[in-house]
Amino acid sequence: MGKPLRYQTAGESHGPALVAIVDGLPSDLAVDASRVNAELARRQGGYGRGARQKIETDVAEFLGGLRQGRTIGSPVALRIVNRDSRIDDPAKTPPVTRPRPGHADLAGSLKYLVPDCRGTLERASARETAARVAAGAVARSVLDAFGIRVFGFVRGACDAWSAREIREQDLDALVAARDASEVYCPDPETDARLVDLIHRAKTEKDTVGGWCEVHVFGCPPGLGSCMNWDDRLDARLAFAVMGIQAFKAVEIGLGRECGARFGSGVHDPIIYDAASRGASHLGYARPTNNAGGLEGGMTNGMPIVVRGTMKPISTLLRGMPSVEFGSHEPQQSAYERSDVSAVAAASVVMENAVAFEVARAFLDKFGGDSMREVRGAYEAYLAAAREI
Ligand code: EPS
Repeated sequence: MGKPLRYQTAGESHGPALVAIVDGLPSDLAVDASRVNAELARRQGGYGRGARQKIETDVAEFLGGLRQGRTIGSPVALRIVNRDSRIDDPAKTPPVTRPRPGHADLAGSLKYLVPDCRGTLERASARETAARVAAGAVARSVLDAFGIRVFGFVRGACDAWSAREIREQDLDALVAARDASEVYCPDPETDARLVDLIHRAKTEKDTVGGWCEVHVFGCPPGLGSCMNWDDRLDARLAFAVMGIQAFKAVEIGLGRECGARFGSGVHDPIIYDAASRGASHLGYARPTNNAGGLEGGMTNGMPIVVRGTMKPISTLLRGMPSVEFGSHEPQQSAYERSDVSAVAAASVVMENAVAFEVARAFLDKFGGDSMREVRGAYEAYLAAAREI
């Protein structure tokens, strides 16, 4: 029996490298390095990114766990080298003593008892998300093998909001539209408004956050569990998304809007459509998907829909009111090279973080030592579920 899928990252923003170890993948799973690297390249993009992305070209170097592009059951280890490595050079990493509101600076300095935010910010930096994207992209190979597709994009920011419906039958067009957008929003009108917004924030030496959304298509029912709180897939997804730097809220399906409606306007009616027994919902089609594919903490066969809210980047060129450590004198917060907006990149991080959790839940249900066992369990389950 396979172990639970898990991963760990290590590495600082300006250290020699970021690393990730993904453990619990079955053997004989194809892992396409070029696909992992494509996700890393997407994470580096998006309008509003800082100068660091021009220095780096993030590439995952596999150090263990693969033989000729396939897993052998051992932990998959990878490294992403930092070109801008200078953590041990005090001249190039001077102390940061005016904590930035919104950043980990103040809380970290108080926690570790150091009047220099450098140590905290080196690890708290969203640079770490490169390792997280790589781990998610590796685990996502499990989903690829079963035709489960994960699509992340930017829904909006401030007063720019895309109402574009995300449907499985449009997925290829959606991916193309998103990839043609400077801010990873598959709706050209909102894309243009978001670019304007980020440009305005830049001119005003300010920053902007936004909303990212991830849809997962083709998931069988029964992933996750209602039996224990920490096995609920919605809870796991919320944990994973909230764990991304700068995320302040997570919603599933209709999310916070559920509180504004009566039950009849929230719950998705159940119909049975024998002609669609081959679909992931096994014929139990739902005319709406307000539940976002999750009921009782388990997938119901409908697309999983998760939305995350990213706060604006906490490093403002114009600074924010803060104080100097030691003297406690009021000062504008420190400025470190940063992004005006990283919401496009955050949508890539969220996409791969969600993919990881879905892959984990998939292997919890169908896991085995080899892909052959996983496939056997998956097919046996679907055959039995279609009898319900
Ligand atoms: C990031 C790299 C960092 C920041 C950003 C994300 O590089 P540097 O600090 O060298 O410019 O651009 O990190 C933050 C937003 C932050 O608050 O730390 C990256 O690769 O994503």
